[in-house]
Amino acid sequence: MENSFDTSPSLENLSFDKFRDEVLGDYRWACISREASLLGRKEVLTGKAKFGIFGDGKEVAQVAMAKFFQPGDFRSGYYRDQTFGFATGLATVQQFFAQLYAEPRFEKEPFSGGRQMSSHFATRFVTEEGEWLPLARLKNIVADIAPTAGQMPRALGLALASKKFREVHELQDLTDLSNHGNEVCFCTIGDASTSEGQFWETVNAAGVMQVPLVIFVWDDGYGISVPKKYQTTKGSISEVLSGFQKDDGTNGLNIYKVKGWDYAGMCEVFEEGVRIARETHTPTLFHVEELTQPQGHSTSGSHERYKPSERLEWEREWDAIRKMREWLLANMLADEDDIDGIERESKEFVRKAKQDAWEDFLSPAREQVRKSIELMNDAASKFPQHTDQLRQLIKELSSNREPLRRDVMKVLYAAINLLGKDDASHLLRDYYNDLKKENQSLFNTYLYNQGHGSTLNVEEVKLRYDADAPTVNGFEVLNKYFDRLFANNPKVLAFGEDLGYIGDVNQGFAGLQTKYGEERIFDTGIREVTIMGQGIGLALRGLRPIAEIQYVDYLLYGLQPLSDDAATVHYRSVGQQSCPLIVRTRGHRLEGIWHSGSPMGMILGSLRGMFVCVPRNMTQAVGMYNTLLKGMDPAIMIECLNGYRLKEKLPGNLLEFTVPLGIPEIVKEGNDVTIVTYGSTLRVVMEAASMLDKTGISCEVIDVQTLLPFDTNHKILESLKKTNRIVFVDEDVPGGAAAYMFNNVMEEQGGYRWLDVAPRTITAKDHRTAYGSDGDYFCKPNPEEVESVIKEMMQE
Ligand SMILES: Cc1ncc(C[n+]2csc(CCOP(=O)(O)OP(=O)(O)O)c2C)c(N)n1
Ligand SMILES: [Mg+2]
Repeated sequence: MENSFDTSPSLENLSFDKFRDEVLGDYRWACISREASLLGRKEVLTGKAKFGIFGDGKEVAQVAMAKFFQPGDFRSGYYRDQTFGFATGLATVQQFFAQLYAEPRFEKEPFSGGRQMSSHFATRFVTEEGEWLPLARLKNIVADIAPTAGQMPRALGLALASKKFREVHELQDLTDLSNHGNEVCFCTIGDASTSEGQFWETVNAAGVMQVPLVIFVWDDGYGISVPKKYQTTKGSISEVLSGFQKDDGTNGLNIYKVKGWDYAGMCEVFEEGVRIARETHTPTLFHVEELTQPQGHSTSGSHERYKPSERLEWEREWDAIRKMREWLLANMLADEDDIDGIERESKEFVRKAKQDAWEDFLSPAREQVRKSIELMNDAASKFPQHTDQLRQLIKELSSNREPLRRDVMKVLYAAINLLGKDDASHLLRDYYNDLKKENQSLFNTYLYNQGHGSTLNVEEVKLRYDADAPTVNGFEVLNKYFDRLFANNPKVLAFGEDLGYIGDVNQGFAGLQTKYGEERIFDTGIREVTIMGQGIGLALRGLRPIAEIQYVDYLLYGLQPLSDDAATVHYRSVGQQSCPLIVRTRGHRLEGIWHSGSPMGMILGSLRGMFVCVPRNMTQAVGMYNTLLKGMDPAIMIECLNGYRLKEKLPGNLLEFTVPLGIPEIVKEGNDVTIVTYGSTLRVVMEAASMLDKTGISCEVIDVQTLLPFDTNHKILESLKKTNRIVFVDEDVPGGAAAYMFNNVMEEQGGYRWLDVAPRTITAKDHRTAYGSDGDYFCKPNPEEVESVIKEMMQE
């Protein structure tokens, strides 16, 4: 490091000037950021933006933080970090305003393309083609999310990736992704959000695993209106965490307390804490106290309503920018004139950036208005009988001083309706349809990877058996597969409860930890939220984690990071970030409320943005794992809990064959009725089908294989065209996945046109599941029930 106390006078001056410039540069960013917050609030209050949440009061802490953020590092934070964004050069003030206005054009708002609230930043991790950028040489921000503490679980994974890149021998060549694990994950969180379970799970897991996670708690004393005394035991997060403090010879965290208005103090402490985290992978927490919130929580309310006047007075006096100004003067780093100049220039700079963003934001819709009016004027001259009404619409549009795209669409729609199907109005219709397409690409894209990264484009490789293929237990198919997989793909890691040492509760990984090392196949604590977060963070850094939820019922614990984070990251970053996480779990067909395992409706409702695989046996599961590992999308694999001991023939091309997603398989051909099902229920249905065969009723049984995507080529419809009868069977509750399949085939595929009798669903009871085999029979579909429903259909 440069020595700023060099004895040579000229060098001393030089380094002092450099130091002074840097400090004044920081002050400038703080002033710019404050002005952005002040003007941002005004924009909302004057109706130009819907909502605003700003970083005022946290500026000085963040310019200090930004100093130690190096290329390769990651930030996983929340909505208060605009100053950090500006100071690191990862966000411009104009882009900040563009996001405030919900500007949907990516080139103008490169964090979320108008898909997220203000101050939800992101940087690019993957190309449009799904190739990883050299993250080790970039400063990286994971697309922010709004749920409080939602940034924590993934932060753990981002930091864990550094540990893996440092300790896994096979990863040492991946120098584009990591500089031997020297990257730190900076994680920011508000004081009140530390009340969330996500925070505690993350801190504990980081302390156990020793990963370079650096947490900054921005403590402004409030979570919206609720003060700290209702949030945190003893009113101090660092005090309650003191038992986590790392000592000689223990694990744990390094915990520091700093004052959020003390620029010099923060620089010193942050430098030390971040350095230790980087070098030794010791997690670190900075409790940044005495921060303020000059404008209150957000534009939704005013803090005068809940902060006592003494507090408001204190906040004014201890405003960090004010304190930094005093410090600059006291240390003769600048005089009053210098500082006034910086403040003046900052104001002007922000005003211009805001104005430019607003003009930019309006320009496309204005152009659309111009073109629409031109077309409507043209139509008015061609259709004299509609001239008056068209003029009225033109007036409506032209009098709108700040039109949005939707205003244009509404008026065009009205004009088209007015003119009817007359050929002469085709120009208006064409324009309307072009705009509809354009708007769809702005607002309804990137839920899944597109192009090369798309898992849906993975080529099918057919399953092959050797002539002497042995028949083995289902779990052995998986076990042999994972063995080959770990030998061949260094990026794959697997972890979960009981997954490492004993090789998972059903032995899929039995013996593999010894063979491939604890670094790649490992046990975790019982903490589903952060097992998912671990997976998300590792996947975001270019690795291929298989993160296990022991039983699908316990997915509920881990659902939040999947639903809020993994499933939305590609969408909310406008395709800039991909999270190819595989969640492995098992379910269906065990007994009791908590191990009966088919909450499929819950999964389908909450995980749009992930794929949902429901293989009927372990061979199909292997084919799906192969497919997923070739794509860039997150997915969940629900293996059949009662399938691990069933016999299967061992495939000859274990590592190569793929099962394409969204393609059902006809497991049994038949002519009278189509039965659509998946997973363990398939065996129930097959038993019913053979009972029905004996009575002369021929069933076509279809295994959908994946619920998301669902039957992309409408194979089920083809079957229905032949049988004209259909029943959907699963063991979710009524209205769950069976209803989802029903809806897809009837509405999406237009199946209702091919029905001879009413379509049915057979599901578990609208109830909770009994414990014990006897009760199970009365709770879930059984072969006799399937048979009798189908007999009834045949008689209808
Ligand atoms: C899971 C969840 N619950 C509630 C909210 C609504 N909410 C947004 S911010 C906030 C308060 C957060 O306070 P704190 O963590 O101290 O951060 P600050 O805003 O004070 O910086 C709440 C309750 C949310 N976004 N997510
Ligand atoms: Mg707070």
